[in-house]
Amino acid sequence: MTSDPSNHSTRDASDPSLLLDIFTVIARSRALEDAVSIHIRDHGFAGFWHPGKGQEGAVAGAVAAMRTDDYLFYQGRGATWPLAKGMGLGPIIGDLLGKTTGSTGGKGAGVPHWADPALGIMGEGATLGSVYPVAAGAALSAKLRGTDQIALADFGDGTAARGTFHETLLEAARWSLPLVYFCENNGLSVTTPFESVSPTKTLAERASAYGVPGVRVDGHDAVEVYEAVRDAIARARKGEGPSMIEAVVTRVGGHWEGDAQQYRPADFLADYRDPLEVMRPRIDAADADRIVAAAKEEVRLAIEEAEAAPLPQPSVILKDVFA
Ligand SMILES: Cc1ncc(C[n+]2csc(CCOP(=O)(O)OP(=O)(O)O)c2C)c(N)n1
Repeated sequence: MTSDPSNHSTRDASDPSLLLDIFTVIARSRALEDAVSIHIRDHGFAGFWHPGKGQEGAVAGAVAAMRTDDYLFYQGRGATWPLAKGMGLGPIIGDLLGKTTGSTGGKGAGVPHWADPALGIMGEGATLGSVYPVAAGAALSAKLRGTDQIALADFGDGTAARGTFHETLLEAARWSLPLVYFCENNGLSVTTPFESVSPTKTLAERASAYGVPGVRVDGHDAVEVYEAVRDAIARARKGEGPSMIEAVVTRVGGHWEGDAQQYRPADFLADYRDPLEVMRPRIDAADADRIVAAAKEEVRLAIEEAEAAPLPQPSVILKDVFA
């Protein structure tokens, strides 16, 4: 399969079009984060929303290094993954509100399970840790079919403790699968601090046990993440096997919207750098203001449209179910 030029996945890190694209994704995602928070406060929510504020830059940077035909297996904190990979705000918000306009036609109410195989958005398993073997299966499929697609498995630091993490990395390394392990290390698994359960200081260093390169990057800086993921993907496409990237991020909000967060120290934002503000000086100031304003308006309209859209009929339950 040839490279998708609309993705520009190998651009130089100083390419103005790359910087503009990344800033736009973060601005749209931030606008969505803020609007969803307000929507839940005012109207409630059928399920849990896991806010992704603070983590948008890491995700935007990672996806900027992917092609549309690359397989994405995301973990559902915030909505930057589907947004960055090309899903419209209509289907994203439609899924959040359980409306027929959602990518799952109204079956994913509350908890997001956005999916669109044409965009390489392969959905999310709510059983954390299922991501590794499933993503490795997609990577194996690409290898067997002789395409140069890759699969990216996104997970949190808590999910790095699952047994499937190790089993899959072992086989993926042995078989040189085109797989990228991407960890958003926000330092918390619900309420449990990473340092209280990890025998290693970083997650990235665990990759060496499998002969796999592991790098730790500042996930507040989308460009730093972009470069690391671009290099990992280039390696994977060349047949050199998996890599692991640990992007250190900040979970600005609670584990879920409404979490009182009494377990957090008062200074938990001490090392935080807002990914939107990290990117802003890299693009034209007038462009930045225009993009942020447009994103807010676009999200406002998309929420209005999703609210007006119909709920699914009961018959939808058996649609897309295979015996
Ligand atoms: C196998 C499994 N165990 C527990 C849960 C419940 N659960 C949902 S989110 C979460 C925390 C995950 O932490 P992490 O992987 O660090 O991601 P984060 O929430 O910080 O983004 C847990 C334990 C689950 N969904 N699946």
